[in-house]
Amino acid sequence: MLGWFKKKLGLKDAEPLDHDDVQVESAADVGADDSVAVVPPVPSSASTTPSPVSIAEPEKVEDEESKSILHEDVGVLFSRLTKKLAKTRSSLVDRMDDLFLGKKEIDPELLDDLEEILITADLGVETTMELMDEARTKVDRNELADPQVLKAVLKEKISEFIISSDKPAELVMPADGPFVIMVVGVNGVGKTTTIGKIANKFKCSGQSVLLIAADTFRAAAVEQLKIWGERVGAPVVSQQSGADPSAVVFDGLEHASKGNFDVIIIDTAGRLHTKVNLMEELKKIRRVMDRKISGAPHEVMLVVDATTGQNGISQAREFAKAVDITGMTLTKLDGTAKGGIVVNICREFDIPIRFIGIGEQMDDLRDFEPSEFAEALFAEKQ
Ligand SMILES: Nc1nc2c(ncn2[C@@H]2O[C@H](COP(=O)(O)OP(=O)(O)OP(=O)(O)O)[C@@H](O)[C@H]2O)c(=O)[nH]1
Ligand SMILES: [Mg+2]
Repeated sequence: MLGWFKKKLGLKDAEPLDHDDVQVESAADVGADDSVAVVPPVPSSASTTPSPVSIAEPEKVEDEESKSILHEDVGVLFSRLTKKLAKTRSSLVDRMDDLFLGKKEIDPELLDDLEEILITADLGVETTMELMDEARTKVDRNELADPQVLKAVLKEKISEFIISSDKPAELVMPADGPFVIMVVGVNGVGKTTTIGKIANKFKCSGQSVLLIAADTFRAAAVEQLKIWGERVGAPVVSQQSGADPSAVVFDGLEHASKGNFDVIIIDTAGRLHTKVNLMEELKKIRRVMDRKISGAPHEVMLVVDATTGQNGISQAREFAKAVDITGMTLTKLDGTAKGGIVVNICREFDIPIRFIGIGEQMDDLRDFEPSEFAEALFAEKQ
C-alpha cells in the first residue's frame, strides 16, 4: 500500500496497490547495468527524433539513517518544526506579542501597527483586511476593548484559516499500476530537492520509486536528480539536455511499464530552451502521460518557494489556471520570515498543501498538518 501518503490524502474509494511481495527492482529488471546505461531508444509517438533513454540505477538502496526519521519521536519533530519556523514566528508572533505588551486600550495607532505586522509577515492584503475589518468593527461596536483579548482572537482567527484548509484530497489512487506525480513550479523553487525528499518518504515506507528527469533545460538538472536517486535508492530515467520534455516523459513511462513501480515522480523545468510557453509545455506533458497511463498524472504538485511571499501566490494562481494543480509543497520555510504565506494560501486556494520544506536535507520535508502547523506557529517560547 502507499502507506502514509494514502492515509495523509484521506483517500476513500481507492483500491490500494499492493506490491508487498514485490522485490525492489534490480538493475536487470529495468534493463540497465550497474551505473548508467544507454538503452536503445524507445519508439515514441511524442517525439519524431527519439533520444537515447538513460537509466541511472542507484548503487545504494538502504539508508538506515534516513529511514529512522519516520520513527522519530513526535515531540522531537514538533520542537524541530517550531525551531525551523523561528523567523516567521519572530516576524509575526513575537512582533504581535511585543506590540500588545502592557497595552491597556485598543487605539487606532495599535490597529495600524497591527495591520503593518500582518502585511509584512506576508499574510496577504486580503487576509489582513479581513482580520482588521473584523477587529475594527468589533472595537467600534464596543464589543472588543481589551487588547489582550484582541490578540487572542487574532491568533485564533489565523489558526482557523490554516486549520480550515484541512480537507480530504480529491484524489483517487489508481486501481492498479503506479501512482504518478508530476512536479511543477518556476525555476529555483525547490522542485528537484522536494522530489528527492518525497521519493525518500516513499522508499522509507517500502515503495518502489522511479524518477523521470523531464527538466531538460540544463544538464545539471538531470545530474541533480540522479544524485537524489542515488541517495534514496531510486532509478532515474533521463535523456540528453535539450531533449523534448514530453518525449522524455513518454519514453520514461514506456520504460516504467517494464518495471513494477509503485510511484513515478516527474521533474519538470521551470524554464524552457525555446520560446514555447511553459504552461503549454506542461499541458502537453500531461496529455502525453495520460496516453501512456490512463488517469496519469494522479497528482500535479506545485512547488512554491515561501521566501518569495506574494510572488508565490501569483505563481500559484497562474499554474492553477493552466494545469489543474492537485497539491502544493511550500519550500524554504526554514529561512524566511514570510511564512505568513501559508495562511494566505490556506485561505485563498482550495488546493491542499501536502508538504512543507524546512531545510535542504533529505528529512527536511514534513507532511503539512494544519493543526500542528498552527500550534507550532503560536507555541509558547521554551
Ligand atoms: N533552506 C531550504 N532550501 C531549500 C529547500 N528546498 C530546496 N532548497 C534549496 O533551493 C535551491 C533550489 O532547489 P532545486 O531543487 O534545485 O530547485 P528547482 O525548482 O528544481 O530549480 P530548477 O531546476 O532550476 O527549476 C537548492 O539550493 C535547494 O537546496 C528548503 O525547504 N529549505
Ligand atoms: Mg530542478
